[in-house]
Amino acid sequence: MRLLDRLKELKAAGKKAFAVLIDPDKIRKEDCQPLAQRIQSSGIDFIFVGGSLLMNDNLQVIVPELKRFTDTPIVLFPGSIYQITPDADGILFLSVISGRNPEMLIGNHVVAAPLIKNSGLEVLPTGYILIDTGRTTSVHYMSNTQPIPYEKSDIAVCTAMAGELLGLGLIYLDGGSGAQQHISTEMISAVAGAIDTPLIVGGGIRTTAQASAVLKAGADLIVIGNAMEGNADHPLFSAIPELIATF
Ligand code: 1GP
Repeated sequence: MRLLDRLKELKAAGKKAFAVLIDPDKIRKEDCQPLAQRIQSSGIDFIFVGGSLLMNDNLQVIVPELKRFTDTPIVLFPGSIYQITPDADGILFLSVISGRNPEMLIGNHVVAAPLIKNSGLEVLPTGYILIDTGRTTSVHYMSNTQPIPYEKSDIAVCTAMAGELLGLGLIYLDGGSGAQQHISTEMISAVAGAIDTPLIVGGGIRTTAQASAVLKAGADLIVIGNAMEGNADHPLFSAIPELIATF
């Protein structure tokens, strides 16, 4: 089944999903086997791979290496047009709709389109909404966009609605990797109540209690990166799937 259809089906059934975010700069080739096996045995739904800025071309090594040890779908979460590899299963085709930088809205997409179209990757058109969670994150700086203020749920709601009306299949509310705090439950619930498309929420989720609050507020898929930092022994690898199973 296509990944987007699977997410829609989960949402329709009131179920939740969990993606582990792997930053290719923070993982070595030899770490991939234990990590992929842990992801597989934990029943994690998706592996997201990407970063705002990559210091090397590890992505091309990491993705096929992870795939050797798990059949968990790998979805590219690209910080730039240089983060595309046909070895993954899908790609979040992100338009930064919270910002007004034309390159992040459509320019990079034009450049990447032929590459992506020929890659065989499943394309998941995604309205990416960056929220200000207290400090300048890498994505804030690198995207050259202004995030939506933390308390302005109404702006986030209208932005998500516009993304949905434009036909984007997913909305991603992101506080940025390593955010000091996750996006407020008020904003998540306001956005979730205003759209029918699956809602992804990430940035600054570090504990099971926080994950639970974000899911209860209306996130359909949560993304955790920093807190687990590719550490296959981290307790969240089992705690979050256990939490997800309670929905
Ligand atoms: C960032 O949503 C992701 O784009 C994950 O954030 O690394 O803070 O978990 P963290």
